[in-house]
Amino acid sequence: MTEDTAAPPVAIIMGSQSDWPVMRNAAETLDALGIAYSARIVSAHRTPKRLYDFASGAKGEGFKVIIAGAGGAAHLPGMTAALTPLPVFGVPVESRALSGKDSLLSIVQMPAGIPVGTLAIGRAGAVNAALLSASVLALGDEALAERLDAYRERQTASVAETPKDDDG
Ligand code: RP5
Repeated sequence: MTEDTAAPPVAIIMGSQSDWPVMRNAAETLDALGIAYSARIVSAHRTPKRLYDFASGAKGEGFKVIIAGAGGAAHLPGMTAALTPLPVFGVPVESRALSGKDSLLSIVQMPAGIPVGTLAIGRAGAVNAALLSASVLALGDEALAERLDAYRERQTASVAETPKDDDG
């Protein structure tokens, strides 16, 4: 049996450098949970060969989950899902022209047969894509399941029972 040291479990891909301010929220959430990842720019439009090579080889490289963020006519998550059997979570990035509604609709409306698990527009989607990836990985990793439980307990504990004035 060969040892699988080729890739971290999560790939975070995005269509452009301009997506990183949103997608780094996924990276930071994975960091908080102690999950390794590789973050890459892979554009469906500008680097189609890079997309093909990445997506068709992702499982063989050792990735378990792919988080794909893109904005505008956001083909990246769907094209990636078409080329790999791995779970793909899509994050719609806010676009300048349509505030990300275009990104959302182009990611979420996959025809039956090739699923993309689509999250919310922007930061919330990026954070939740990381948490959903953690949930999937935790099915086979008890230590990660405990870290995820602890993350959620800390979140619960951080919510005050009553609101405070900002100036108080
Ligand atoms: C998409 O086009 C990218 O995912 C990005 O959200 C959007 C704009 O890209 P840039 O023109 O800023 O590189 O492919």
